[in-house]
Amino acid sequence: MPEEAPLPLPVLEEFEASGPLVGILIGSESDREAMEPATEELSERGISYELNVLSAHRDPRAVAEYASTAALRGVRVIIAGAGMAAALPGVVAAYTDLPVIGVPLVSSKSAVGGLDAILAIVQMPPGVPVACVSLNGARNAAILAAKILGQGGGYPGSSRPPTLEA
Ligand code: RP5
Repeated sequence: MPEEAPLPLPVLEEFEASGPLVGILIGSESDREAMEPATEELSERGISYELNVLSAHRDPRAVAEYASTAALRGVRVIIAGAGMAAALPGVVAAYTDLPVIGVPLVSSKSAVGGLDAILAIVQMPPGVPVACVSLNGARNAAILAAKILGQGGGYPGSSRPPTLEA
């Protein structure tokens, strides 16, 4: 007996056109200022985004819900910024197939100046990848997100896409 063709996914198609392309998550209101360069960069490039405050340790269910439904709403890249034992990007990556960019942040409460967040994000175990940009590298996260979306432009400070023409 021939295998049945997979069912079409009208719901997915319906969602694809809607919603922002980039989902930014921060672990705390106290992270908002450090992540502003990301929202500025995306705005300058005309890339739609949303920003939500969701904590991996205070509200893990909400993080799971967000991450597991983001692709259905049209999100194509997730940027997650957090400080201290920054579990947020890794937890998000556990619940989605979307690319996740982690931004280690310097928290005023950190005993080690942000090294905690760097190690938490960069040392993801094999199988659940998270891209890690520099400490407080919110702008780089936005540029990387733009590149993943194919709307990069390789030049810092420029929204102009690079060209291969001479
Ligand atoms: C992390 O702990 C947050 O991402 C933040 O960087 C840090 C401190 O959070 P608050 O105690 O200021 O909310 O979860």
